[in-house]
Amino acid sequence: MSLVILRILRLGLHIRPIASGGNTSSQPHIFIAFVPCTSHTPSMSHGKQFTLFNHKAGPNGWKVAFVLEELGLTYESVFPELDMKKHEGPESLTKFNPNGRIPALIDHGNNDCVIWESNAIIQYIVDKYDKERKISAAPGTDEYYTQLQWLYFQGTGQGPYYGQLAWFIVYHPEKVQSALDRYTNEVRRVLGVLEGELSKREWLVGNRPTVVDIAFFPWNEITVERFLENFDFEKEFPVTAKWHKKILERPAVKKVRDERAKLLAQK
Ligand SMILES: N[C@@H](CCC(=O)N[C@@H](CS)C(=O)NCC(=O)O)C(=O)O
Repeated sequence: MSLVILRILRLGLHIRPIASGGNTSSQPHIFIAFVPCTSHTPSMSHGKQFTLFNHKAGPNGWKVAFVLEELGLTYESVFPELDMKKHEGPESLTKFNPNGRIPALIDHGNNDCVIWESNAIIQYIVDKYDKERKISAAPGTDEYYTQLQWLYFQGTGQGPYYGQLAWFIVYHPEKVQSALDRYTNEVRRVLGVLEGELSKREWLVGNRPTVVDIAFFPWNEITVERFLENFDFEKEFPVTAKWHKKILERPAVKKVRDERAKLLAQK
């Protein structure tokens, strides 16, 4: 069994495989994605704690960037080429996420642990690195499960429906009115759920902003700005629009959005 530092040429990253599993060939072999994260052996070339696989325009990677920035954690972003129509990530990405999607995160401060699925990543980051509970609930508390509940809802009840609306507007070869109607109605329904809850409390979990509020932000932003026709956010969902604006004004969120705007302008 050999432990070696591999140069991932395409990404310009140094990744240390956890174990070679007895493979003696000279071919690179990486088992990182399935290895539990236990020890601290930083091995990054860019000198930052994390590598984040992101996409300039898509919403899911940015919520992870917001959370890293909120906690003052250092990260380098990598933007693999994604073919949104084929849903097949490039080899450089599927090595880390078998599902071939962004985001995926490598924690160089924790044995080059790799984690994917945006909300699992967020949960990982705050469980490990938000010890002061700046933007998250403490594991095991009742609030923690409320946090999980909302993160699951965001990942299953907001993201996919908003994503389907985006698909039928941007990528689908034909205009399918029934699909557009269905997903527009779903987006409005989800905004209605948020409106109802935020009418009872200022933030979704506890009495302060948490990763949950941040997790809902990117899809709301993209959808409200681009995909809903004849839509007046403030008028139709006033409480949610106010909450959305408060998230937007957070310094960490602003900083990351500015970086994203610069990247998008480079196209
Ligand atoms: N449930 C996943 C969704 C990830 C996802 O769909 N990411 C998009 C970009 S925002 C992607 O990688 N798309 C590539 C594709 O559809 O092929 C998560 O929350 O991480």
